[in-house]
Amino acid sequence: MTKYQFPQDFYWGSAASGPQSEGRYEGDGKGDSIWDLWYKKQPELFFNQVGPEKTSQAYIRIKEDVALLKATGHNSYRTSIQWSRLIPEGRGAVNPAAVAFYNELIDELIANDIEPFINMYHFDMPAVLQAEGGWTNRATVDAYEEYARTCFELFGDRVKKWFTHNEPIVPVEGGYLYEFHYPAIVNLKDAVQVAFHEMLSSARAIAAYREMKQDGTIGIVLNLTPSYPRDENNAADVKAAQFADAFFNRSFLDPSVKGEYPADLVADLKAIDMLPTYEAADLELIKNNTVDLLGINYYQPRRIKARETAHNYTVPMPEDFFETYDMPGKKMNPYRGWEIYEKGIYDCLTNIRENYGNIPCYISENGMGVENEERFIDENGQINDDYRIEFVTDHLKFVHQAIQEGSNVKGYHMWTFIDNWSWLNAYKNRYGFVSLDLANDGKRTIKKSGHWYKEVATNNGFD
Ligand code: BGP
Repeated sequence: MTKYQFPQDFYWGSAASGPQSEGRYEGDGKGDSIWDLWYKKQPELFFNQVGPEKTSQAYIRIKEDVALLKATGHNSYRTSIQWSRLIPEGRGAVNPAAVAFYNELIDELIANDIEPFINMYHFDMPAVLQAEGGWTNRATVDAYEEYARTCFELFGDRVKKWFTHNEPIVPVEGGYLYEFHYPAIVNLKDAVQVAFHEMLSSARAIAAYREMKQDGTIGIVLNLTPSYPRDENNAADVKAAQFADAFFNRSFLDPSVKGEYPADLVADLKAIDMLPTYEAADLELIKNNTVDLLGINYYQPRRIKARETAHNYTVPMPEDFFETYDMPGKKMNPYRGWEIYEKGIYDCLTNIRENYGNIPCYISENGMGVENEERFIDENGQINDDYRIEFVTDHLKFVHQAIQEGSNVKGYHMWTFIDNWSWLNAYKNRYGFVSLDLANDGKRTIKKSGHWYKEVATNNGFD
């Protein structure tokens, strides 16, 4: 027994996504996603002008990578199917090379006793559908349902843990509020519509999964950002933090788990005439198709205070309701710049236990990005990432505490397995248990943290 012992059958894994790890190859039949499209249009936006076509070559290195998962103690692995790989035109014909690739990956994982956790949408709208408006267009919801049904039909006999979306608030923020995802058009009305259509598509996929009598579980992955008021005794700060929580967390958490939108969010959006367009039956569908399992991505919290100055935006924005408060003395990741607040993970889990029926959940992402990580390479070529070991340990202690108090946590997935390509940041921040040498044909080397993780997973805990 270790001091921090985890429940039997706990999943020790890590997470990645198709667009960030697979790459593109001659004859692979993949269609463009919005990332391919954006890179072709504006490569200068991408760090060092590195686009999504090469990444860590997961498409051609299945056996090697699964052997590395094994070597680092994994009994689960989360990745995503790329919609634009499986159905290059967004709807219609299925790409046989994609079917072969995902079959091989899933089979190789299972043959090595590694449970595949498969997500279906990870920010990667097929370019053809984006040209028709992407998530602003209701027809995309129909196309997504077709895509989800295809996934279940092809892989549902072996994949037992499905997720409809990864962090659905991010395409809303990135694409329609703050311009860090394509199409980067600032418009709150579109943002709200996108959020609603993503949620509707999730419920439609869940309904299809059940109608197809699939034997497994289906959920959604949400990035929960606990929102802490600057001053708990200041009613305006508390209200501002509540709004941030409603907009960024409960907007997906409530309909996903409870089947209902939060009344305060609906009232706030209604007051500024920003409710989405929907059909009456949609709300019933969302009500009846809540998730079996919740994935929680946790990186950092939000520090919130009431807005003191008027805002300049021409359309109302979430920040009309709050400001981000730069809390003095907060602990920062010195190698990248995000706040590190380990207790936030416990607060997320406690919230799920107390307010969301203690639904089964797992940590689907949590990790630490590091710039110029090669500075920590030793003479044997290994990255000595003690900071990552400390980061994961500190978060796991809080996960452990939540479990002790009754939280229904089934596993932990670190972001990420092998250093991967990240959206506009490309390879600036390294996150993996395994390093990637881009100058050396993508050579992989297990970091110190990867060896450490194997011990933790083998002992199902640590001291
Ligand atoms: C999450 C995404 C991941 C990953 C991670 C790290 O929001 O689900 O895809 O990218 O964040 O963030 P970044 O890559 O921007 O450093």
